[in-house]
Amino acid sequence: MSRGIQKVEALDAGYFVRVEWEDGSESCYPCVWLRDNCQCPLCFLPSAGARRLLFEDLDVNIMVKDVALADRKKISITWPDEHASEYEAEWLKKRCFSEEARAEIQADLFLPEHQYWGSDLQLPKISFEEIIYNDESAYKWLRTLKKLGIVLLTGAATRQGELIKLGHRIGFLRLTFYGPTWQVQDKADANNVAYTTGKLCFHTDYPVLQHPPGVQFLHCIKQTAAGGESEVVDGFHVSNKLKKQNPEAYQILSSTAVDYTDVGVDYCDFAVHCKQRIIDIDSRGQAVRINYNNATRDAVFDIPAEKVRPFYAALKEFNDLLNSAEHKFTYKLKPGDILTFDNWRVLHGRESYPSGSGVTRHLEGAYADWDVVMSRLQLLRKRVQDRN
Ligand code: OGA
Ligand code: NM2
Ligand code: ZN
Ligand code: ZN
Repeated sequence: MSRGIQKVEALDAGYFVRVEWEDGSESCYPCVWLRDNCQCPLCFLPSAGARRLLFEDLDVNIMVKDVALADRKKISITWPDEHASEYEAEWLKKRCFSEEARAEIQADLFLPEHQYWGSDLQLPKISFEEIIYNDESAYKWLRTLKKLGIVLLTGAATRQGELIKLGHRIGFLRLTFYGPTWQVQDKADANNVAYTTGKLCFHTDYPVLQHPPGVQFLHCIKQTAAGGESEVVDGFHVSNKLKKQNPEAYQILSSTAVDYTDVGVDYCDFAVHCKQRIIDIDSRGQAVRINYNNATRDAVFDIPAEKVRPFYAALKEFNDLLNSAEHKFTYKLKPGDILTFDNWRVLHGRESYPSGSGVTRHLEGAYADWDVVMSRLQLLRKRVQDRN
């Protein structure tokens, strides 16, 4: 990674600086970007890793006055107002504007690689104790969670509070109207269908929030003898299948804003409403977030009457694909298991179970935001790689 610089020169009347590397390759840097990213103490605050330079003070048409090779590891630039900047070779190399260099650093920052799965899923299992105390295991957990969307942690205590520990391990949990953690069990006057013994068809949690929780944890404390099995399915994989099989259905689900509603009392009282597209797509048409909970989908539906039946037909097709034997994976949680999964990608469900006297099944649940999980993942990766 420590490649030196062979030559540096101003190009295009001083609007670009061209760097020639020791291996003969080259990089071109726009002058406005170089001035904007001057690393001197007047322009940059190292303790914050942040820019001090005000945009007001940046001349967007700036050209270099002089550029020189300080040594093979550093270039220096003098600007028309005599301000002086220095840039280290490694720093420049990492920020090269070539398509390949940009793809490389973006992949490092966002770890966008996905591994799709169906009923053939080999559910990764890692010991809860290990991920709490061992950085390598914690890194493996989060890296797999990002890539595959699901990891089972095993051997947690069969009491409440383990998810609080998990929250401390990553940073902090996401508080919602259902509390910092929440108890999934059969409740009188349930304020959510999850708190009954009924079957839950495939859903993502909390599409009624504008920014639905990115990651979900379900800790099995008590499991019923009959029923209560968990089902999961890779929503991105199935979305791709739908796009191929029925592009029009995909178009409808990725463009129709669906109303969601959740009104009640739990951590505090709430009356939440939100519009979400069931398949959220990026600018290239690729699914980036599934927002689908049939229980909280509102009876209010803000589309013209003639578009309603085509919407239902599209959703039926998606729902059928989710439930196909080829795509869904079934697993019955055991006490001490913690299912961790990408709530933006993986849809989950559960089989119904008999209602009994007293609590026959008990899960504790919690959410985390992807920002927090990705932050911990990057820190663990750095620590693990620096050690090895
Ligand atoms: C939920 C949920 C699954 C289960 O609480 O949102 O999906 O197995 N629970 O009870
Ligand atoms: N619970 C499990 O979207 C939802 O209502 C998901 C949330 C009640 C916290 C269920
Ligand atoms: Zn400066
Ligand atoms: Zn759920």
